[in-house]
Amino acid sequence: MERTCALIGAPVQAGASQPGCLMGPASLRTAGLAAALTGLGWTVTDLGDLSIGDPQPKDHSNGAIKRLAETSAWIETVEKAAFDAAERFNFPIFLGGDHSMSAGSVAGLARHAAQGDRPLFVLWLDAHPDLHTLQSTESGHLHGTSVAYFTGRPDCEAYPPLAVPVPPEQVCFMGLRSVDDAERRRITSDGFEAYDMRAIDEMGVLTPLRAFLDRVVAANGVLHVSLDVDFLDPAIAPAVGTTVPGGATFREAHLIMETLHDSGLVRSLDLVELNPFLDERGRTAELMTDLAASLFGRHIFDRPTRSMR
Ligand code: Z70
Ligand code: MN
Ligand code: MN
Ligand code: MN
Repeated sequence: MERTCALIGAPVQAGASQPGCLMGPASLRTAGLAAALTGLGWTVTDLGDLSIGDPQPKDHSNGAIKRLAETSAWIETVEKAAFDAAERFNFPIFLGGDHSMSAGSVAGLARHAAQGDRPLFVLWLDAHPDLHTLQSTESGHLHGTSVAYFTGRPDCEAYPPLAVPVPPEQVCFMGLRSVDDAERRRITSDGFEAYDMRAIDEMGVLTPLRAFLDRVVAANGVLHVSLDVDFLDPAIAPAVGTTVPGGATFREAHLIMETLHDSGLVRSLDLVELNPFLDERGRTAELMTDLAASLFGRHIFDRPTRSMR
């Protein structure tokens, strides 16, 4: 099996509550992401950072919305880059940037997977479900709208047209502990698979993760992983604008990545919401890099690995 990986920087911060995510891609590169993956036998191509022009401001009936034109332009740019990277490489990694970036990465990857007649599944590792529409967001921070967009919910029409929506049944949330009312209603009514931190406390991470992976296998799907820094406990990952106490531990996060590696199902990854301005001596950037390395096969002892499907 060929093992080619692309790094694609998306220094977007228009969707976040405070500036700093702009520096995310640079911080992940500084932490040695490319070298870590090269050391695991992957051929890594760094495609550099994407950019947008200077979009004309866009109005919206929801006056709370902040920086719609820029976020829309980023979604469109990242969508195209994701489709192209999935054509050319076995495994694209998207370096955020705030989580609005993933509206574009997932949309582009879903379009690519559909071309090969494979359904795209998404594992959303986050304290938040990011399920607001452009109508329901009260904060107006558009990083809270990515999942609503790529699942094709109404009230996201001000964003670029969506080619291939990901059905909610193909999305699994893990790590939830900050969910707004409109989001909670959608999770229960629309068929998302969702595990909050209480579920992880009760079951651990492996039981829910394996249940989801079994569904991906049964559907002959391919899997995208979207890792928001705030999935992790703030004590180990302080570099994020929206810290929420009670997140995943160091070992829970690595065990998820190790298990995902062994599944052979993952074809793409977002590393998002890293705000290096809030980091402590690079520790969050290093942790995100180490988690990516676990997903790419870093391990102590060999274990039976399922082949890439
Ligand atoms: C909240 C809002 C959010 C990420 C914070 C938080 C959204 N639901 N998303 N961090 N990635 O503002 O809509
Ligand atoms: Mn998020
Ligand atoms: Mn979050
Ligand atoms: Mn916010």
